Amino acid sequence: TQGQVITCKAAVAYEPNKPLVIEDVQVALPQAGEVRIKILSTALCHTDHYTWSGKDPEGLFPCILGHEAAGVVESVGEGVTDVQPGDHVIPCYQAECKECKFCKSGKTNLCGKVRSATGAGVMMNDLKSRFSVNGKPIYHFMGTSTFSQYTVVHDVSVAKINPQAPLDKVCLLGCGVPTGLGAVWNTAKVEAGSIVAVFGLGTVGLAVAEGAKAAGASRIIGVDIDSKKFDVAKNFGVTEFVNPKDHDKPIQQVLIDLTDGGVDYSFECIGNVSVMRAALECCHKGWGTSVIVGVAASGQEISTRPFQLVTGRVWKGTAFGGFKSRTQVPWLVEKYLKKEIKVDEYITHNMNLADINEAFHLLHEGGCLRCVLKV
Ligand code: NAD
Ligand code: AHE
Ligand code: ZN
Repeated sequence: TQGQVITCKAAVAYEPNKPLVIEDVQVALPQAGEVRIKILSTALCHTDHYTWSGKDPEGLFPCILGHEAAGVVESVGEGVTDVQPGDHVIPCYQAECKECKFCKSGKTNLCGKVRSATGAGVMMNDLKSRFSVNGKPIYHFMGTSTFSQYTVVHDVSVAKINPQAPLDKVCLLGCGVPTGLGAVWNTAKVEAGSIVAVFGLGTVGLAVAEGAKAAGASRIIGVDIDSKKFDVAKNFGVTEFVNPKDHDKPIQQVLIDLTDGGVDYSFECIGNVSVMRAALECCHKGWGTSVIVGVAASGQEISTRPFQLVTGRVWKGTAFGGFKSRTQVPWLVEKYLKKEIKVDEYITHNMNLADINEAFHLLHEGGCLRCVLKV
């Protein structure tokens, strides 16, 4: 199905830290292996803010940010067979081609097919952008660019979902909620009875708590510098709350003392390298495993005494919770429809695309988990 160049509204980030500008953007036709999607709902994730702030070494400007969204296929390029116009879809920044050595390995959800292009803000076919404003190209972001009424993505980055699912809710299954659940289920593989610590109680950290509760964890200790987070965190399974500001001792020692030697699993869901260290060091000697979920700024590095690893602690990381995107996002949507996982509970605000700058500010207010924009 071939159509026309579409002119629509999109939020363009022209420079780091400068307000996004709602512009008329031209969205080119999808080429071979590409899909043009009408985005209906998009949420904001902390990672959008991170790239906008200029701290992402892959950040390119001007660009169209956004990666947690849902929409309907408008048209497809040559050779696209897995989706057709009218299909309800979730764009996936973590692609799944099912053919590359990553996809075939069974050991990872990372996919190598289009990663170089998505990191460079362009499409794989011709290494060019499908977005422009008055003839000037605007970069893509994470292969998704969902802060736009229409976007073009690679076909390996599109999950087709049950059309009965409400798009203004399941858009969250494009990033934060699967990341937290999968960090527990796929990356750490938390067993029943485990003691778990979650650092950072935003959407990602709360989804870790939800996943840990479902896995049968006996204690789920939430750590956040914002004490207001505890009330809401209880609803996601957090059983105890620790605010580092209430203690003189290093937070890792506080947790070791609380747990007779340390936790079985910890998760860093902030993007702060000193907290990453604390999260590793609060793990139990001999077996404690710490998973890095947060994204740290360019130039930041992690450190600890190697003795921490020599004595049996394990340091891991996760991208999109280890979920194979095109295969498992539709499965997560079904789990939501069967009320087996929460999604609505993470949505604290609803706004319009035109209010996106206000929504960005809200991200830094304690009361905001996810803000969903009507696009
Ligand atoms: P968020 O901003 O909503 O949540 C972060 C929480 O951390 C807040 O509650 C904040 O109060 C708390 N916090 C900040 N500093 C702290 C400290 N020193 N000690 C304890 N708590 C502290 O963010 P989010 O959207 O939930 O994302 C969390 C992180 O995960 C971000 O870094 C984001 O970029 C990253 N992320 C990674 C993946 C992945 O695939 N690995 C996916 C999604 C998000
Ligand atoms: N460009 C960033 C990378 C940031 C990063 O690690 N992104 C996560 C997803 S965060 C979603 O909110 C991820 O999936 N990483 C794997 C990948 O291939 O990008 C930087 O810091 O360089
Ligand atoms: Zn995200």
